[in-house]
Amino acid sequence: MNKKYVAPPYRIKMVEPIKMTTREERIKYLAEAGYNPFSLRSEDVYIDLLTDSGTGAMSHYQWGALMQGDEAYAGSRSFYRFEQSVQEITGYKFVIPAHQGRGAEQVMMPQLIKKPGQVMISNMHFDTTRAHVEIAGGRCLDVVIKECFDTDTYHPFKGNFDLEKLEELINQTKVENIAGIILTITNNSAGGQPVSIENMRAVKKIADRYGIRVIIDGARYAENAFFIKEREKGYENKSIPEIILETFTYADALLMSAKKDGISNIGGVIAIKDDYELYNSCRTTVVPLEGFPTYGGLTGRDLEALAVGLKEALDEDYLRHRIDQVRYLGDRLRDAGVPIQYPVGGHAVFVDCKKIVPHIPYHQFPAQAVCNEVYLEAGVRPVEIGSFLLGRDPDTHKNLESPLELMRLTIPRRTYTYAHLDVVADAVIAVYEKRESLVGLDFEYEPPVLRHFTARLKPIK
Ligand code: P70
Repeated sequence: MNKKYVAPPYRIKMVEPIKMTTREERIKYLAEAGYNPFSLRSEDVYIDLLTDSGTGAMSHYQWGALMQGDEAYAGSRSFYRFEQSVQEITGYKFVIPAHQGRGAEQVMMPQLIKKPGQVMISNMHFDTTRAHVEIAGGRCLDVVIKECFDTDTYHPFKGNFDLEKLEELINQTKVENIAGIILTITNNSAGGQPVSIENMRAVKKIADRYGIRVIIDGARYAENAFFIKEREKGYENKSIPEIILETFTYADALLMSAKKDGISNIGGVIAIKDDYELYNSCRTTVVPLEGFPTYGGLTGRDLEALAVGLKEALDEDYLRHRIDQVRYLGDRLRDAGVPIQYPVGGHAVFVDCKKIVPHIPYHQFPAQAVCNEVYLEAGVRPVEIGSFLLGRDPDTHKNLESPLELMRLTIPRRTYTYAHLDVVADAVIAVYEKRESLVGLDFEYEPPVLRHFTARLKPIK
């Protein structure tokens, strides 16, 4: 018989109390937050599933390493430890730290986009990546496989590139108008869905044929490797570090938010396989934007925590438990009939809100309405990944319609127990049962870029 849980390969040494609130209190807090959970105080949240970014629990090895931070402005010992971890994991030669993923993006994108209108092609751009491509004058195109949008049907690698579309696109757009290919692993926006080795290998082959650079957006590359081991033929007996090393052979550079698979509270990585020119231009650009190239916006102690955390994320027992927590929450919801992206990905359960509240149109943000109700129900804070996050077309300024309207229940690493996940499941199921009473939302204030972080909304009565 299958066991219900995969027990965690760690025990708890320190606890952080979290506050329980009443429904009346939560109604008040949400209204004050402009019906946008980003504006809630975390004190008023019981279980925080906004993100797995920077919210994981560090190990005592990481806390111990913090004490050894070398805070030298230049040439810090901590940088060299960090550099060594990144080099060992990726096999890449050049390493530059950044304060987080978007810091790495703002440094590299202008080096890749050489003239306005150049195109970046990805399986799916994450929103900050998209923003930095656009700020640098580029445009984004996504060519993920169509199975990704069919949330009901099993596919082992829903993050894969549609290879035919990719080639078609390269042929339509002249090669000189293509700035690069971004391989997002796992594919966050589609549900933390993995990309197979076979698919990455094929993407690289196509890219090489046309002389196009491939950049890995690798915020969750270790989780991607676990899925490859679990699901891809020929990889069952390979170790996670081996799979990761092979992964990085299919790209030329890495951009990474190290707040995810770096299991640290802050940090980003730029790593470049061997292209000295690209490295040198990034190293020059990082100085005015992030800081001197050996600290890149981080303290020495951050670099120490990262040097350790990046390695801990490769531990197979840890990954098995982590991904099982996500699977557990997904199974509970599916068993109750709640539509989710299936199979679940590596870091979150994505609930298909288009199916839950079909009476709310995309420009009234159906998934945001569901997120808000889940907060009211149990103090659980999810996040919307849909039309609210997608924003407006940079040229026409029209609200874009996201192919999926998702509520993401993001599981921080090593932080919550299966019992917390039961509270989450009960809350989502309760909201699902009263789905017909939910209403859409309209803007009270809309910021011009990355609007979802600071917008204020109001329910449409
Ligand atoms: C998340 C966070 C960040 C991210 C990413 C990929 C594939 C780059 C970045 C940028 C962002 C977020 C979203 C909703 C709520 C809170 C935070 N993803 N590429 O949770 O990295 O954040 O370090 O600048 O997923 O998915 P960074």
